[in-house]
Amino acid sequence: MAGASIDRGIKAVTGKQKRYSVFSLAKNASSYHQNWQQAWRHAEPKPEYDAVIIGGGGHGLATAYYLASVHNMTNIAVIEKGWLGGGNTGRNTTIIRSNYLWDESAAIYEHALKLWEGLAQDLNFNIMFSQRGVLTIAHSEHELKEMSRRVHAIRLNGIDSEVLGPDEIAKFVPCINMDQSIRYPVMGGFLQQRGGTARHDAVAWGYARAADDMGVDIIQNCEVTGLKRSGRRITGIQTTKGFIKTRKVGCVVAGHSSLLAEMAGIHLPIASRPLQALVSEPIKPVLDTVIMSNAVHMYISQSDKGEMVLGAGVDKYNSYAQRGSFPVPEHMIAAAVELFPFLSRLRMLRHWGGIVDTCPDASPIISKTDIDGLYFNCGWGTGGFKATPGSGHVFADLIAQDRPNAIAAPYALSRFETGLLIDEHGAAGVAH
Ligand code: FAD
Ligand code: PYC
Repeated sequence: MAGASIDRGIKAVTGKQKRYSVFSLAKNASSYHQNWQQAWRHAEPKPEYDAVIIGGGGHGLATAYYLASVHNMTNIAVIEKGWLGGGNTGRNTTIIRSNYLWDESAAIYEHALKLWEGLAQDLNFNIMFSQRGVLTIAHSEHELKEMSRRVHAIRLNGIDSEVLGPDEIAKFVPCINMDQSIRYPVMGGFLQQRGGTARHDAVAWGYARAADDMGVDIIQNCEVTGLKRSGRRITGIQTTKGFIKTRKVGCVVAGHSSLLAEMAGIHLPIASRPLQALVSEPIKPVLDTVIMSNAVHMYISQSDKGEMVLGAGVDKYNSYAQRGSFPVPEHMIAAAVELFPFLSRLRMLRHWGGIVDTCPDASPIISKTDIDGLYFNCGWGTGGFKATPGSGHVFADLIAQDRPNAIAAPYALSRFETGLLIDEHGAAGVAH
């Protein structure tokens, strides 16, 4: 009897969406996962695709998913040099919000936030999206004034945002130190209630599984080493698994964007910098929201496992190494311990770096290039995780239609010629 219901659990596949029962989990655990159903196929490259996405991070996988689900383009591949989500997607602190200053930013980040709100259902995968609120704190009168201006701008775009005074913050975050004599006293802040976090790996896996279900080939351990063109037209890509013919290539490789662009003779206005984060040993729930401090370049939340997740600002030098220098996290932790004194008693469990792709105006590039069929989606810098669904959605549109939609249009490369920059340097407590 038990065996029959276990089998039903494993085989229950409805349409595009696979379902797994608790029984299948138990059965596979005791059989060393021998019959474990793969979440996506390990595809090998075909000789030709209608489109190829380079980069198996959240943005690349989301692009492939929307190409297949919205534009019916299923003869496509995602090419990843390492493993899915092994870049910044799996290294970020997962803060999601849409409280940016400019209209263009409000449009893309709010588009993303709305997609986040239905994403677990769309993908039939628990991405652990948690709208626990994102509170940015102010440490000076000047910062507070700037925040209230920002809150007005955000609300004018129909996005939720509110200023909190010290008493409200003390109530909202009982574990924060409200002592006004510390180096970075908490004088107020602004809150986006609909902001929060999601589980980064799950986002990559959920998109990969759903894209694979529609026939997208996901090819890991395959590095793109060259972009082939004929005149001003892209004709294929050279990879460590051979040549692949295609007339459309979408590059979504974050910190490695300049390297990919150089392969096509394009110089992008991007600097690649290390950004560091760390987690503590797990503890009981103490913090049920996300706190950011722009002055300190510090952000903190608590993971579902109980780890305190902390991140710092960018290192001020270019690098392709996935690690950074000690003074940056040291400065961040010193301030974090003043704000949350209990942190001083915790041990650090892991510490890492990612390579972020920063643009001069701290806004992304979602663009065609001078080469027909070659598109770039990059420059998300320290803040692209929150944009993952929106970025993938509008980039898929660009690739499928060969023209940007209204949300993507302001992010064209041409803005660096016209001067129509979208300056979002003040949007995060992470200098970028
Ligand atoms: P990635 O996940 O980096 O994917 C790009 C992929 O391209 C990689 O897997 C890489 O291996 C692959 N690739 C590169 N070159 C090649 C090649 N030649 N051939 C094939 N594949 C290639 N954002 C937020 O919104 N909130 C946060 O809280 C936040 N915190 C962060 C904290 C840290 C420490 C870091 C490093 C970043 C943080 N970010 C945050 C930024 C965010 O992580 C990124 O903007 C976002 O994840 C970028 O996603 P992506 O899919 O474009 O890039
Ligand atoms: O963009 O919100 C953000 C962010 C937080 C930490 C790193 N980036």
